[in-house]
Amino acid sequence: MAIAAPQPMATSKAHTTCRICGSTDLYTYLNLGRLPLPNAYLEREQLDEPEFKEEVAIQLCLECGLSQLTRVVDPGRMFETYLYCSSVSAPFREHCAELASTAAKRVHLGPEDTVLDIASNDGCLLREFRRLGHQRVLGIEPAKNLAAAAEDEGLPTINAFWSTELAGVTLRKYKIITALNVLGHVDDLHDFVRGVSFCLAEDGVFVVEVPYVLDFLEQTEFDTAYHEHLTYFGIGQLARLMEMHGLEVEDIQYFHWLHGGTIRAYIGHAGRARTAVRSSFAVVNLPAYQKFALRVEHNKRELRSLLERQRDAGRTVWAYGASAKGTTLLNCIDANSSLVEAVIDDTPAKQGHFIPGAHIEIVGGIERLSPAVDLLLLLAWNFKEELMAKCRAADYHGRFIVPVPKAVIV
Ligand code: DWN
Repeated sequence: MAIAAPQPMATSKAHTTCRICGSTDLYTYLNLGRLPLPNAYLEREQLDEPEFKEEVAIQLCLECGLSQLTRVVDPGRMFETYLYCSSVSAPFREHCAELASTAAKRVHLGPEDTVLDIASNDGCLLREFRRLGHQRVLGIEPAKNLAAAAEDEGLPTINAFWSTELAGVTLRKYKIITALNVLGHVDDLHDFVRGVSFCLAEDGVFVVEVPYVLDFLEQTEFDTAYHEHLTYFGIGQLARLMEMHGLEVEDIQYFHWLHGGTIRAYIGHAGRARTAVRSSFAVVNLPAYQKFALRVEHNKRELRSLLERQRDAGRTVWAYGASAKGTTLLNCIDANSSLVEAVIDDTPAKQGHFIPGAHIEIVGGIERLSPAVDLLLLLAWNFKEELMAKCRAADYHGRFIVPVPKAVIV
């Protein structure tokens, strides 16, 4: 096997002004310590090498209420090769099919119209527009491996990060522009949205999906905090960002089951729609954030002691879903293979690798689930129904540990 080259260490910088309103009045309410990059899965030969770790802490803008990381890691180091494939998750594929149909109907998408998907991953959404008969699609994807996979499937993809500069190059007006789970990953939000505003057709729609910060706080979803997630949005902040670039939120949909709670915003050029969701000035309730941080510490301790009790009782625990949030969760409780023996994941690119920081092996997909396993820790708890159904179908008779909102055995 080729020896993997030592990973170049990432770089990071302090984030000291609010990403939307520019205020420097920021209050840090959660600090998870120094964590590895969530998708930087390791080859066996890299286990003894030093790993990049950086603070994952969240600060609140006391001016506009936006939650955002205190440090920004170089996006090139995180996204130029990316092992997360959106299409592995059947529920997300189905979600993309619904979005494509809803968006196409909303703008009466015609054969001459083009759809642009920003951060198109492996083409999961573009594929659904094609299935509906819409041929003119284009993806923007910074990960070389994912862009190549989509291109090989006949889904045109530009291997780049989105920017106002790239918007100028594409020189086209798009009837539909989509950005699913992207805005939270972007450092320069104003450059990103300015580019969208430039490229969106006058009667076009910009469809954004982001995890909902209220669910993050109320469901104590601390494991979804990691280096890729720079920003945690509420509806008012999203509306304010769009208004700053001549756009407005026309409608909002909410999907409680998706990624721990997701908001979808349908955005158009200002003044086009009869009604709009106006930005609202946040009423910052500091005690709520302080209580959230205390719950996080409690839940971390509870999960660690639950796993220790299983180990001490001689039970075998594996995990299912080598997710980015799983990297945060396992590292926050200092877990290693003595607590969680192995992880299964149906993503071929992740199999045979090791979880960053925790160094637990991703042994393969559901077919590798050993009958000796007594409990499965669902690191992709956001897909728990799907994962449990797959395990039952694979004749698994053990129980499950659902770690969020708090560790329970089901
Ligand atoms: O924002 C992001 C979200 C949308 O996706 C990215 N920053 C990174 C990523 O986060 P994640 O890795 O926590 O997302 P998921 O979709 O919760 O990860 C699920 C993991 O579980 C994937 O590795 C795929 C795996 N899986 C599986 O093996 N079999 C998932 C399902 C549903 C399955 O049947």
